Amino acid sequence: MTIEVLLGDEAVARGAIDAGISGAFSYPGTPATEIFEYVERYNKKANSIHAVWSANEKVAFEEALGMSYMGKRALTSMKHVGLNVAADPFMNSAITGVGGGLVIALGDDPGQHSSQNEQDSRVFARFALVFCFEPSNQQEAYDLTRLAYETSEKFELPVLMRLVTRLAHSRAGVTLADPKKQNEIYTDIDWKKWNLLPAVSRVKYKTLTETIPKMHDFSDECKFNKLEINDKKLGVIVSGIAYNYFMEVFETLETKPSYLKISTYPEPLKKIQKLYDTVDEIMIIEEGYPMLEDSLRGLLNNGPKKILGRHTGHIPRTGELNPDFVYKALTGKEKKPIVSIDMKLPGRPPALCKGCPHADTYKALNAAKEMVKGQVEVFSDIGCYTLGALPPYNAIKSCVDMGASISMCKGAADAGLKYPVAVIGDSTFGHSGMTPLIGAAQEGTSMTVMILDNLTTAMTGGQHSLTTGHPLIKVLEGLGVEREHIKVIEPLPKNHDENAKIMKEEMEYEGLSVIIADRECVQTLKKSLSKKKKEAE
Ligand SMILES: Cc1ncc(C[n+]2csc(CCOP(=O)(O)OP(=O)(O)O)c2C)c(N)n1
Ligand code: SF4
Repeated sequence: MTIEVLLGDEAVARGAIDAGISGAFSYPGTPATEIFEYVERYNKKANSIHAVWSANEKVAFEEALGMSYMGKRALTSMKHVGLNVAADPFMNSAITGVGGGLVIALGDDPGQHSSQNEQDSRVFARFALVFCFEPSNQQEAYDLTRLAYETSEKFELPVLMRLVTRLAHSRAGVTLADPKKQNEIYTDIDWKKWNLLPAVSRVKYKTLTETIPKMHDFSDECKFNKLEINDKKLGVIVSGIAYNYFMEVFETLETKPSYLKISTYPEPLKKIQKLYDTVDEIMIIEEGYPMLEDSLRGLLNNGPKKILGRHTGHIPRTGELNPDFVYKALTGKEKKPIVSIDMKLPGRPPALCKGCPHADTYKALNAAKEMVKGQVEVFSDIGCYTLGALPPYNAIKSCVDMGASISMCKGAADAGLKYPVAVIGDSTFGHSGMTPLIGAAQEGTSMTVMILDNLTTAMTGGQHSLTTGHPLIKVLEGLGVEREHIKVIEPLPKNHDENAKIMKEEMEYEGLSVIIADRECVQTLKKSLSKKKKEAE
């Protein structure tokens, strides 16, 4: 028996490896990054799995789907908002179905530790009419991932595996099972299956809807969905990591409520019905949206029994759950802290690292703004450079979603803004910044795009960036940007005046210009220098 201490993310990755995946495809994003990184590390020794970062989540999803169509098992992983980017292939893969098992591992971020929203991926799975598995601990993350591959092949549907930050980023011992061999590649393929011409798709969509009752039956029979009848006043329906919090409180209660733990969706309807029929009141404890609560309550909320949860204020409507909230919901009392610390900690807002190239870029940009006579607005994107919104820089205004800087900047130019500026990182440019630039180049939009090329995807820990260095210039030329308005600067204090002057000139140019601020992130530089030093020793 082999036991490994794994993060929730790593347990999913290991479950997929042991289920016999042939490929892992991903774009970094907290809290899901470590899923792919585990496969990448494992593969350095095993060299049996294709594992290379993709340009964005849509690409990663489609690469995994293509592998699945060839009969092989594939994993694609991303943070929750990554699925917005991959939504088109995700929704349609439910209709084409899959060949080899396909699992989409999603890192949701309730409480928004490092995300722009707290959307709940269970809702996305329901929208696409596919399975969603939701583990409550690391062992289940491993076991359910293995089950997800079997289920995916049995139902010929993708399976979404939902993790949340606390589970993704905490460790526990996981007992591993025997690894499976990889599937053989299909040699005889029915291509009609994968072709969503409306005539085909209409039939397949009907078939998909007819599968839903069987998916509910699967959940009713699944051993991970556990119904326990205890006291009959209250019945608790609890899902995913909330089950851990519930169990912590459950142990301490004198009167134990009945409960149903849900780990697979579509939810086990018969088990829910049994609990509902047995108890006087239902309480729903789920991490994320009140999805189960909405389903049970119905539109008119006029069932004979009370349904308690986020809508009734028993559980907070937003943010992350914890055992204290669950205790209060179940007992009506505040939990006394084990240790009380009466100390106010000073706030520590995030900041760019000392010596960060982005800091020098922003100082020069602010100086250039002063020199330009007229309204300058700076649209930013998502990356370390988003911290330029905070003092002392206060250099940027917007941050919405990846790639939005260039398209929003163009929209502002189209609205008549005289000096619109977009700021985007090299990885984000490759993710979704190139496509909006094509339109701006073709229309000759008067705007300035700054690509902050620090040679890496710094914000998520320094992963490989697909669009960094010299090839960027060729890419920009290929997209239609005039060579004389592609400028490269080195953001260093000694170049401050020169850099500000170039920015001013390009802002005043009546056409499209791109400035590449080219200097390595100090963190990755430190890492590569210490690696070189160790190798030399
Ligand atoms: C759709 C989506 N995918 C992934 C992320 C996570 N994420 C935030 S910024 C970023 C990329 C940052 O790299 P880069 O643009 O090169 O800027 P840097 O942090 O290096 O300055 C990623 C992957 C996200 N917020 N949204
Ligand atoms: S990690 Fe790199 S890019 Fe990010 S703030 Fe630090 S130095 Fe700047």
